[in-house]
Amino acid sequence: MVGCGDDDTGTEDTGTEDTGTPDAGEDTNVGEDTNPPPEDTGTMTGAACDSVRTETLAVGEQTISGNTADGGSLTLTNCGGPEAGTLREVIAVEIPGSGVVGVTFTTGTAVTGETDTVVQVRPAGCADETDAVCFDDEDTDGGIFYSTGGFNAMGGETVHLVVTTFPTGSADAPEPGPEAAWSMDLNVVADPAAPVLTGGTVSAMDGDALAFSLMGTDAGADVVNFTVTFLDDAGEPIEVDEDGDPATEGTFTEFLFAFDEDVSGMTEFTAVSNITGVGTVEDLEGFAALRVALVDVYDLRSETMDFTPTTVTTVGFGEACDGEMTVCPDTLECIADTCQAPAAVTEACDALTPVALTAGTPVTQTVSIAAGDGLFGGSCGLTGGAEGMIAITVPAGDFDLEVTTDNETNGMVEDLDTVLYLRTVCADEASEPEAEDAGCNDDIESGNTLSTLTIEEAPEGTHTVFVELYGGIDEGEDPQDVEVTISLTAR
Ligand SMILES: [Ca+2]
Ligand SMILES: [Ca+2]
Ligand SMILES: [Ca+2]
Ligand SMILES: [Ca+2]
Repeated sequence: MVGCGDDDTGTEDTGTEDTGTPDAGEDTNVGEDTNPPPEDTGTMTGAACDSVRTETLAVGEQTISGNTADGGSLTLTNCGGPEAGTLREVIAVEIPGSGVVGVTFTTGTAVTGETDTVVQVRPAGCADETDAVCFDDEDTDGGIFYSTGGFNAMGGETVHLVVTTFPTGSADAPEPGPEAAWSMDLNVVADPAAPVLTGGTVSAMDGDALAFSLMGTDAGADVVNFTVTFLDDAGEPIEVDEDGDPATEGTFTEFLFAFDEDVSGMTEFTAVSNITGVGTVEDLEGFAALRVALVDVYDLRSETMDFTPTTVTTVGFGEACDGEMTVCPDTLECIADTCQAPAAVTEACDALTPVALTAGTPVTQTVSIAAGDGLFGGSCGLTGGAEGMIAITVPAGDFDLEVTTDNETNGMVEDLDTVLYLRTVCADEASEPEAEDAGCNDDIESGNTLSTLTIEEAPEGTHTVFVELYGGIDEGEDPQDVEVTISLTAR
């Protein structure tokens, strides 16, 4: 299933100008308000709109092709990299039939190959960027640089597709993209069904992230995104500065987001999305509500629905929770209105008998680490495997605590790669001391994969030391003994 737009994440806006917060990895010169005339690079054959080719589309699948060498120069605003007299080919596609027609396209074809293409859809005419939409990379992060998208138009209309290769050079010294043969697969659908937004919830998590859960239907099973407009106390859309610089003009009101999991292929669905970074957009401070619409692959929109977000706070181990307004972190469960560790974790912690430490008398214990998954994890190394656990009691006083697997016995075991971590509360992962190499240590140094923790001014009380093998031991393999030495030194 093809996607709509050139990116699914982040704070991309879908305003009519396709400007605003750019996709990651793209250089879009959002600060530029004027359209500089394209430079004559000598390879141009003239303005691209002088050499427009017409293709009449039919309902169903088809392929059109061309070569950017046959195009000319044309300025694209904030679409596909630095503005320079890049080679553009413009295809006027005639939309068949009558009524609403949906078109999806991709340049991800054998002809285009690895070429980094950019496609701009211009509904208003070859030289008119009104309502133009830009499609650059199928998946920038995934390194897929061909262009995939969709749009809708009325049967009988002509829509201009600008096809180009991504310019090279830098923003200051742009070079035209290379001359390249391309082809584009298109699918044309008559009377595509628009999505219907039937309900949902929005939660504001810990004052920053927004968690959307949207219910909807789409007879075409091709919903891909949703739009969000933030509303102020009066219910009016909040205008967001395009580039965060109040000195330059340009605002937008609508953000386009993708869902965490693809719902295309489903005619009825509950789609979820977690949006972070909302708190970093100054204009959105104090927003009161959200206006949401579903968007399908043809950019058809559902009716909007307004949501007032429920404020949800994540609370820690031992704190009161209700599972709705106050929730526990993923590793804990809300049991009897308190965030608690799963029963197996509590049992494993309760089974330990603490060793009372005395300054100047190191304690060495051997733990056996089993194969398979474990119950606990540290903040460093790979700690998905089973763990050895030692409870210790630090007396009142001014002591440094050192825990190490670095000894001769362990050194004799070939490739022994340990990870050590410590918690002041056995069942609470948040109780791991945060100082570097105090709460968790994987390798002592490059070339020594054993581990040492050092906690200065160790707090009085019972703590738990966890010993793991980096990455664990595969199921069916023998357990591994590891020696651990714990010492307390008066400061
Ligand atoms: Ca591209
Ligand atoms: Ca649809
Ligand atoms: Ca583990
Ligand atoms: Ca290690």
